[in-house]
Amino acid sequence: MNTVNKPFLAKHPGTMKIPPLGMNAIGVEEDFCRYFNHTLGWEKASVSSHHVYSSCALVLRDRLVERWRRTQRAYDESDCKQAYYLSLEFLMGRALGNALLNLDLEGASAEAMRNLGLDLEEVQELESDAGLGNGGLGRLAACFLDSCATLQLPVTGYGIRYEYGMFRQKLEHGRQMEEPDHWLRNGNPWEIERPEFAVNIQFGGRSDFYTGSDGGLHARWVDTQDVVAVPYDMPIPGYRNGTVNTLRLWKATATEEFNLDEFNAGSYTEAVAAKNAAEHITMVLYPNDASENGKELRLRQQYFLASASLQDVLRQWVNKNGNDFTGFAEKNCFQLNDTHPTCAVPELMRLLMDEHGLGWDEAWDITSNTMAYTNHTLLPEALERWPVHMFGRLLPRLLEIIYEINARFMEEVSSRWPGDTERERRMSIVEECGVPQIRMAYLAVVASHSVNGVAALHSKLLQQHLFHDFFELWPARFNNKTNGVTPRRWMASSNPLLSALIDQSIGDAWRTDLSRLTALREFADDKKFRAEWYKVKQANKQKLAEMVAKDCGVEFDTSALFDVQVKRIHEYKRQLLNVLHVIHLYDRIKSGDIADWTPRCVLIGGKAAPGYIMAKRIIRLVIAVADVVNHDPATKGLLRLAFLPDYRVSAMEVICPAADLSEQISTAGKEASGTGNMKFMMNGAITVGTLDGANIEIREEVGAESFFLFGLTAEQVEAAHGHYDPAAIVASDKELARVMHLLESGHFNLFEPGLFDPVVQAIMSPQDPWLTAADFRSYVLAQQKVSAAYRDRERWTRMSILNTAASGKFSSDRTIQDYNRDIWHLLQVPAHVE
Ligand code: B1N
Repeated sequence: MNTVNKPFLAKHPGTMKIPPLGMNAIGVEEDFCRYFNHTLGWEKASVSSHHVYSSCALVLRDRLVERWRRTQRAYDESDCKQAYYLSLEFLMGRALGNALLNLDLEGASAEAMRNLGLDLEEVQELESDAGLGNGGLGRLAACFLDSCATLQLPVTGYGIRYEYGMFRQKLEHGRQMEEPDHWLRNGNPWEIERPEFAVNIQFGGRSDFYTGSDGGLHARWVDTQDVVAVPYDMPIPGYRNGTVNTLRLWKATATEEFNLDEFNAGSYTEAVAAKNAAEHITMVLYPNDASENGKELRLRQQYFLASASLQDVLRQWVNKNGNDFTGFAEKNCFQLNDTHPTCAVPELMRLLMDEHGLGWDEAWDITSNTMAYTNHTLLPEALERWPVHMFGRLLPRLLEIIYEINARFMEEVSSRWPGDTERERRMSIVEECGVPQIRMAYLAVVASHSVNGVAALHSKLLQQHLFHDFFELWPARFNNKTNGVTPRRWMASSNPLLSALIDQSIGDAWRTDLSRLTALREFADDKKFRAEWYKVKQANKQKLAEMVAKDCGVEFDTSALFDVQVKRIHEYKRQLLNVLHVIHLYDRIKSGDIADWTPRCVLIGGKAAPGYIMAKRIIRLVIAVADVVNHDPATKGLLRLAFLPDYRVSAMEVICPAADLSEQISTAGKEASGTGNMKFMMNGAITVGTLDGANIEIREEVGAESFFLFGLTAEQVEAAHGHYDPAAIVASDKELARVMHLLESGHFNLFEPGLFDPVVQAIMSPQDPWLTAADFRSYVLAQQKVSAAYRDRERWTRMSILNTAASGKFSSDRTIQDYNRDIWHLLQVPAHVE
């Protein structure tokens, strides 16, 4: 990479005084016109709406870049400790609205657009979501970056720049169809390519051992097939504080001097075509939420991210400190977002030993003092295991290092529990029975100084079950960090009406200190305030009703209770239980049992993993039941059901301000935390939920009177194992029996006999792990309480206000402060003001 010549730099140093860009309507309008007329939309015949959006985005990006440079310089000069959030997923959603809010440019930009005959809200709708994640885990990473920037903590996100993000969900004849999400089609105005920081990533080959000049035995990884990782930076603005942090996303490209036998290419043209093979690594996001598929390409993605990010951090260290790594662990911390980036453990060992000449003990000290691991699920199908033979073929040097880590770890186990070979077998990083596999979660626990779950119950269950042996060995290593979400996106930006009302009553400090919302409590008893609160909710419901009409063709009446469940479709989340309840309500209507009826509009949305047949069947069922219910004249004004296609971040921004009732109904012990539950609570929805994940803490905060609890506890779920008899439950519950009969009789699938037999079988199986039938009665009773409460508008509105008032704990600012206090120990570094 050539650098710019010295005379130029002398005249234009990076620190030169550049007049700051205008932060008013005139400045925005001028810059917009320049981008539109000179850079993007200058050819009248081909001008398109994305030129309008891109021009607007570039205006904002310029203003972010000013602050970005100052922030990075402040970090550099203070020589502060930094943390790196390693994640295969960052579910960022749209960036424009967020930049407008955080730069405080909403008013000025709206005015500028108006002057140009444009509507800022319409311009924002032109942006496609950055869907580089599946669900909660990826969105959590995005909320964390927002909070780190707002708290002025030096934290960098490292991820993959997938060419194709989360698939777009289309419905055809009631079935989910996947369409590729080519989100970069029209370019991405937010990213800046940094080819000067590209790094080489090795695959395959073998280890070569040699005697170094020091006389010691060293290893090097040779005969490899290499790809290049090129970083693309996205700005992460803090809330009105001048800080802009970095999300660095890696794209795979072919090495420039690709040789002819690379990827078995035999000739020049095939060698050029082999470029493709390299670029496959970052082509597509794996669309599985909380389940693993064990594909080799996925392991390639994981190593690619880990190696590129570590090399990037080490390069910066060596630039500053040379090859002296004393003090590295005091200045750097890596947070592993689940086991997906856990290749970082053996890779950091390899880089320190093979590339920088450190000994094992020194390298291990650094690795174990810098790595911290967050677990996000207890579901066995999501626990990553890589077959040793695959791992060894792709990453032979890393496999050797993992074996050495394990050998030393096994010694520690046997000295703590001499002769307990059963425990050694249980705790080994390498699972030996059957096809030998690497247990990535154990590798992460062994190599980290901190291991956390994402809600109190989840962290407790980790210690009691999955990691029990490890907890006995190293109790101090384990801790809890209850998840949170950013109130900037999930209240201030998506719910401007509610935000304005809250500002009027308690001031605006809640945006960066959500605990201030407790001051709303006293307003819950103020009748006039309640009327205004209700009015805001109704306006938000109107917007959602318009979206439902457009996307589902179903009319939602805003006077009805809006009952919402949006999340990935998974059996443990029990969308099925929700549908059974809707069928039960329909059955009541048909039987004339409608005294004191509370009209309900039920909305369900979410994507199924493309290979998850049962999840797809559940979507089919929702749509089939909706068809029958919505077309039956008897349900008019009483009940509606809609399935919202293509649920994504930008859809949630319309949904969560409008929900009355938040469905959080997973089988207890299965949902690690949930984060949708928090977004709904902040926006004044009331939860109907089980004692699972963060629901427990939500109920603790708001009080049992303002939460609709039902269902078995995690302990009872555990105890039901082997003693579960759904047939007896159905036989003893007339209403459930009628629901099951409607399902079995083909009432919802007249033209496709047998369509829902697998669903019925799943519910009726004594092996049903999700205990749907067990919780039906208790769920129906809770829903009856919901209906009665909603009929009393004053009471409901009071509960709604109390939910928002009690939601302070669930700000991701609080979560990040907890991570920082207990794990990262970073100092706040304000951006330079020039
Ligand atoms: O992580 C969220 C939690 O709030 C949810 O309860 C939890 O289900 C979710 C493999 C996952 N756990 N595991 C995943 C995602 C992708 C993948 O390939 C597993 N997602 C969660 C945030 O803590």
